[in-house]
Amino acid sequence: MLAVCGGVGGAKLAFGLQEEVGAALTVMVNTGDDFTHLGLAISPDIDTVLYTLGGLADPVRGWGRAGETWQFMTALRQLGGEDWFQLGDLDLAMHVERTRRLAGGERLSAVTADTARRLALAARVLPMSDEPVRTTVETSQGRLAFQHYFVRERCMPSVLGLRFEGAERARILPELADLLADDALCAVIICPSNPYLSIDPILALPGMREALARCAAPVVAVSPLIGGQAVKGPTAKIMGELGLAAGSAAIARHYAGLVDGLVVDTADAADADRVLAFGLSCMVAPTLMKGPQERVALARQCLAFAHELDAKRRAERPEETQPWSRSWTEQDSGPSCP
Ligand code: FO1
Repeated sequence: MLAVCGGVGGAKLAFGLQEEVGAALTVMVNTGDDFTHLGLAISPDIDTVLYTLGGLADPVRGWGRAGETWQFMTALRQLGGEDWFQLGDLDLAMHVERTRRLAGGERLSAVTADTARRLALAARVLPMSDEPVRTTVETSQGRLAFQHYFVRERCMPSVLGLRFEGAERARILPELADLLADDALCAVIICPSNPYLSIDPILALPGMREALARCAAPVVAVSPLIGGQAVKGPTAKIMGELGLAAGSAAIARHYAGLVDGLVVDTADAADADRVLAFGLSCMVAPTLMKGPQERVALARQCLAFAHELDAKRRAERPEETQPWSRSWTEQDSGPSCP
C-alpha cells in the first residue's frame, strides 16, 4: 500500500501504517521543501519520515532527532554563520552523507532507500521524484523560497499563492509510477499533511493526478484539521489567506475528484454531510496522534475505511473490479494490506 506524505503530521500516520503492514508499505514523500543550505542538500520531509519510522524523531519538535545536541550551531553562530535553520549535531550526519552521495552521482531515491535500510525501517521510503521541485511562496513580502517562508519568517507573511518550481519538468519516480499502475495495490492513504504546502507539490507532478484517479486502489485522505485548526503548523492560517474557510468542506473540495473518501476528526463529525456533498465518502475518527497507540489506531481506521470503499466499488462496478488481483485478507479487525 502507498502512503502519500509531507513532514511531521503525515509521518505520524505513516508510522502507524508501518506498524500495521510493515514491508507492504511504500511512503511517497514531498520534496518541495528541499533546499541547499550551507552547501548541504537538505530534504526535511524525507528526514522527518525516516526518523519517525525509525523511532529516532524528536517527540516534541516532530522534526530532527531525539537526544540531539547543538554544538555545531553554537560554533556556527560564533563564527557569524547563518543560524536561522537549526541543524543538530546528529542530524548533520544525514545532510553531509546525502550531499556526498548526490555529488557522487547517486539518485535521491537510491540514497533515501539505502538510508531507510540502514535505519532498519520495514517500509520503503521514496521521494516523489528524483528531479528537483522547489516550493516557493508568493507572500505579502515578495516571493520566498519555502524554508525562508516557513522557518526564517516563521510563516508570518501572508500567503498570496504557491508555486512548485520545476514540477512541470519532473517525472514521478518510476518505482512509484509502477506501484500506482499495479492492480495489486490495495490502498492509497494521503496522510494528514498540509494539502497546500505538502501534498500539492506531489500532485503537481505531470501525470500524478491521473495516476491516482486511475489507480486500482481506493484513495483515502485524512484531513489535517481538528475543529477547523491544524494540530501544528500554518494550514488554517494559509487557508484563510487563500480565501478558504478552514474546515472539512474546503479540504473535501480540494481533494474532490482525486480521492474516494475523507477521514475527518470526531470534533468535525457535523461536517460529514458537507464532505458527502462533494461526492466523497466520509469516515469520522479520532485523528489526533499523541502517541504510538493513536497512530496505529488511526492507521487501522484508514485501512478499514479503504477496505470498505473497495468493497463498495466492487459491488457497484463488478465489471471494472473483477480483473483485480489484489487481495484483502478478510479479518474482523480489518484488512491485511499487501
Ligand atoms: N523547522 C523549524 O521550524 N525550524 C528549524 O530550524 C528546522 C530545521 C530543520 C532541520 C532539518 C530538518 O529535516 C527539518 C527542519 N525543520 C525545521 C522542519 C522543516 O522545516 C519543516 O517541518 C518542513 O519542511 C515542513 O514540512
